[in-house]
Amino acid sequence: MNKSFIIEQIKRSQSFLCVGLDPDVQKIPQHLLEEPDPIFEFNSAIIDATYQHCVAYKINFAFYEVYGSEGIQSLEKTIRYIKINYPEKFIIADAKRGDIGNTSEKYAKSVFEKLECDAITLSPYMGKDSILPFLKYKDKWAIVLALTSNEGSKDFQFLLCENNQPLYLKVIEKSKEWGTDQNMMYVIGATHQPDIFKQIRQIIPHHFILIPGIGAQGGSLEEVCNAALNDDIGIIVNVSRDILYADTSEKFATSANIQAQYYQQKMKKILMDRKLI
Ligand code: OMP
Repeated sequence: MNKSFIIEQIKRSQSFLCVGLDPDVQKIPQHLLEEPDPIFEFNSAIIDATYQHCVAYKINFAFYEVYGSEGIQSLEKTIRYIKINYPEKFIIADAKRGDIGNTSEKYAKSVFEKLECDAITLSPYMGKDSILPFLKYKDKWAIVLALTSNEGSKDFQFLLCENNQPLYLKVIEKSKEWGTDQNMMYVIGATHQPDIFKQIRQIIPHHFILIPGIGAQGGSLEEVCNAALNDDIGIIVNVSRDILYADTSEKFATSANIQAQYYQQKMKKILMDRKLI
């Protein structure tokens, strides 16, 4: 999926929402456990309930791998379901990969060719040869972790390099040379100060930023968006738990719909205030 198509979809749906598909059998409505594939039943209902209000789905592999081969089947079925019913949606494999070159090649082949996802999250710690294999695919995306939303982001990502530049900025400055704003995005967590987004925008004015940390992790949508938006919109904001588990009764899909619409309406206002739609 190319950049102009993503922008077009955001403008059409007046939303830059990504729904995170992080299903947990302990949290999904208990009546679904009677189904042969509870995870897929849950995901497909959530997708049908939210597609009008979002542009992307992010599939976090941990929530599937934890159920072994059955979980992998649910993951594959979920991707196929989106591709068949909502082919315009951007599908992010949240697998946080990155390894020596020949191993990364296998990861890239698996996620782009076998699973047919549009994008994958990557850890940059192993450097250039761990990321390049993902950049060889036309219209596919490497989404590099730059500044994560979790508490542990302070352990390494703020360490100062030469010229007092924090490591997360160094990661962005260096890695942006490996690809372009047509095949790389960056993850920046919404739990950080909005000023950080402004600082990052000076280094990557045109790249898309994937922003997790809204909802359950407490980030402020308005503040972060105002600092991170660019002239091409340039942001995709992920929300997982706050939509998936808005309600755990049999009416879960209706509640997910209302919650996704709540975020979409906020995003629409932000886009209109900035005259981007
Ligand atoms: P919620 O907090 O439930 O909205 O979920 C956030 C989702 O984004 C989870 O799938 C996380 O694994 C993911 N995530 C972060 O929360 N923080 C990050 O810094 C990076 C990610 C990610 O790469 O998606």
